[in-house]
Amino acid sequence: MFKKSIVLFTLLLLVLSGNAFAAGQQDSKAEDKGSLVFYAGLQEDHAAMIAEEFEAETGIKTEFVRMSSGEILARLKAEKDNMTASVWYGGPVDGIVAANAEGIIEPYISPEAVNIKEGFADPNGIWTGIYIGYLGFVGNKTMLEERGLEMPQSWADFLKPEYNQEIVVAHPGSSGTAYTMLATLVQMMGEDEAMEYFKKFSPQVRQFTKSGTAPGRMAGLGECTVGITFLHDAIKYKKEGYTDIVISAPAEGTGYEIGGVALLKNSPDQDNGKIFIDWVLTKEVQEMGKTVGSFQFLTNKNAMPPEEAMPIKDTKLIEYNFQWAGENKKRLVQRFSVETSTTAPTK
Ligand code: S7P
Repeated sequence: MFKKSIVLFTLLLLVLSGNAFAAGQQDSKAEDKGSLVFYAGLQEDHAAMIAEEFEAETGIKTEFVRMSSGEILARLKAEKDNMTASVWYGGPVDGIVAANAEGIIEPYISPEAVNIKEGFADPNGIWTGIYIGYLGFVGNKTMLEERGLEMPQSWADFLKPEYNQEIVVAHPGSSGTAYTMLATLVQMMGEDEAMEYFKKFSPQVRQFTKSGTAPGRMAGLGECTVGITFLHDAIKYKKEGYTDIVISAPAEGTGYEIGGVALLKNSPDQDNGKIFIDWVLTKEVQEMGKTVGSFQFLTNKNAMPPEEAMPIKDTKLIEYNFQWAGENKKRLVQRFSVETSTTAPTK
């Protein structure tokens, strides 16, 4: 009897532990959704929110590195044969077009692309637009008043002697924002005339920054009188409490960005990359941007643009050619650096 009980007890233990093992296996299968790394060209807080929400929704372990567009491009070129990131998320699409010329982009047309407004996705799936931002000017009201200066209203204003050493702008070698400025003026004036402009403009500049968001933050902090930036970034900093910020848009017209997302060639986790791209193109995810102060216009047909962007909706825009801008990025940045004798800062 005693022996029989021991046998039965052992059998029971075996069954129970077998069930626990099977359940454990199922659990770990359910949990193992793999991982994803994306390189983010948009603001750090926006990228962090997206990584957290995506991981919570899909169970895919998600990490990101925030860099300026020029840095992302340089890093991808260096990592081309040993990729760590699977997606380029955010930043003007000129950078993605330039990356495609280096063989770094894997074409992908998301099923969600049917909801993207016409003209805001590359027909061959090289990039898909997630937002739109207008380039403009930012200033610090108190500093302008102290110096007896008006807020600049045109590109031409920046060449006036009174703005000498009052201007902060990013360098197009590192910054997607500043490359939008360079490609805008080349498209507006012609290349030679634009380079003449930049030769006169460069000595007026007190500091070339690495990122195009810096001039807005510096104007807010009272560290620069005027600067060039995407207007939605200046609006963000003003809303965050830098109330001395003022903005204006160039009378001659200005360029704009389509911020894009793209899949990277030879990258790991391509299936997760596609799930990520499909997800960030949705109306719901595009609308999440404003919760962290990202006030760009949106590309999804059904998404509501943020209220905060309404004051700049009638900004005079040029017909910016993204394909041309991306294909000529390397050459134009080189020429800009030579003509102005400047280089992109590394910090
Ligand atoms: O996320 C805000 C935003 O303005 O950041 C990007 C901007 O170009 C800053 O990047 P850089 O450091 O490369 O200049 C824009 O894409 C985006 O709208």
